[in-house]
Amino acid sequence: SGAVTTAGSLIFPSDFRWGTATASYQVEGAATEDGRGPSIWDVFAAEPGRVHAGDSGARACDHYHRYPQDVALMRELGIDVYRFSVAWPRVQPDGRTLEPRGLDFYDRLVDELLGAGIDPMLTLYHWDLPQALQETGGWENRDTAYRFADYAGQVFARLGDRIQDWTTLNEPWCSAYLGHFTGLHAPGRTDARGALTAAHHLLLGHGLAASTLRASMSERHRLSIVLNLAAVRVDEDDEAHREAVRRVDGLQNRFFLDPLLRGSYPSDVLADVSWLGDWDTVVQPGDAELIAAPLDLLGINYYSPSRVAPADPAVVSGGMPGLRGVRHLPPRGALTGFDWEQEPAALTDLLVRLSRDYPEVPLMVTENGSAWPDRIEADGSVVDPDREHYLLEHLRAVHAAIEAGADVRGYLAWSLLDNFEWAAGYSQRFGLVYVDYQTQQRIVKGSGRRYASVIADNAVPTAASSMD
Ligand code: GBH
Repeated sequence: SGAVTTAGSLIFPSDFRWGTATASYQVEGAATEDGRGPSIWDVFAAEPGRVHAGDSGARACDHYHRYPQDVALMRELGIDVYRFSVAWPRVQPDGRTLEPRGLDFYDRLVDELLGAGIDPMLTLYHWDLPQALQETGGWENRDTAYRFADYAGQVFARLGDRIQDWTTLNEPWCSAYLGHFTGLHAPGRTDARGALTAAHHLLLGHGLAASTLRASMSERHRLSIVLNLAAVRVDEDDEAHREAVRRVDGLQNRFFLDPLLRGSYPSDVLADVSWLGDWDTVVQPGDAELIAAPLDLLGINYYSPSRVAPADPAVVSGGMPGLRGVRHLPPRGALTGFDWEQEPAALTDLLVRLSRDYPEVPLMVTENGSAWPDRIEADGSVVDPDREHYLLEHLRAVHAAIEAGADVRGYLAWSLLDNFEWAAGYSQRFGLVYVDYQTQQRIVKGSGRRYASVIADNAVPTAASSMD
């Protein structure tokens, strides 16, 4: 595996890649500059009651203007990879027509990264759909998948010469289920069947974009998708609990993994959700082949486990469209922001299981991190031992997964900067770097310095040898 444990130290494989991640709407700001059109998040954030304190990404971290400083910070941390996303409404303000000034920004950003010795990893869609496409049905409309492939081709034509790593979608589960079922995210829809339809169209958009990109890609390019998978935990191992796990794992994990990596939707999940209507009217002939296009890498975003127990199978459960017979249990132990539970072992189990069940695709942890109520000390520093502890514990969990045989190629911390945390606005801080939103000052937190030393060592101290 290349992972080694020596006295006091967990050493990662020599080609292991370290990095950080952000997303366009969460950091860029400059929402009306250089021809950018409105996205569904601009519209959603403007609706009363949708986002904490009425916050929006209109200014965010002003990364659009401050990217040279942010790249310099990354260089200081010593990172190998920066995962960022492109704002579709900068590139195609109306979802169709090219705005070259939008691509000019990413061109400058990529050159700045390459100049600093950092590999750019580009995500084409991290939730900011052009509002014009929402007005024709958004992801519930099959045509949006074709629009996405067209947009993907235009971004590749401009940046394909300098970027190796291309990710189509970030967390289609969130776009589909939070955006169309719970309504907690833009566009704020609450329609179970619409949510499953959106999930298929997102996957179809991935497949169509994959076929467009592959036509121009060479050997050195890598194509990926990023999923937020459930690390499901139960307290007992009887049949009822195994059934609850099957349902959650089915609707959150296999519903995305199987069409991507095995060529078809899982039949047990289709049976679970058949009460929402006929799936064959959503999936067209040829879709399955497109969606199953070969992947070079699967990105996994992991924060917290999903604790469940069985419930009356007639009772509809919240959170996911068509889910029944499952109860969500309260989180345990010391909780991070959002009251998320810390369970690093669940990350080990998830990575090992993926490499066992889907052995052909290499993995990367493309997001992992924690929110805490950080503040600036009197001496101007930001001290965040809880985030440092979370970081080290999860890196140990990744190391354990590699030792157990999982093919994990890298780890990207969420996030480089404190930023616009979707429905929570600016109330949750995930950064390795603190952002003072009044002055836009950046301060590297204790966790950021700790991450820099992990990267320099290509190793994490064992829990026993460390005071954290
Ligand atoms: C990531 O998604 C995002 O990619 C990133 O943009 C974001 O900043 C980061 O997380 C931190 O939040 O109560 O139904 O919401 C995380 C995906 C999905 C994790 C929902 C927590 C809780 C269940 N999230 N989940 S719900």
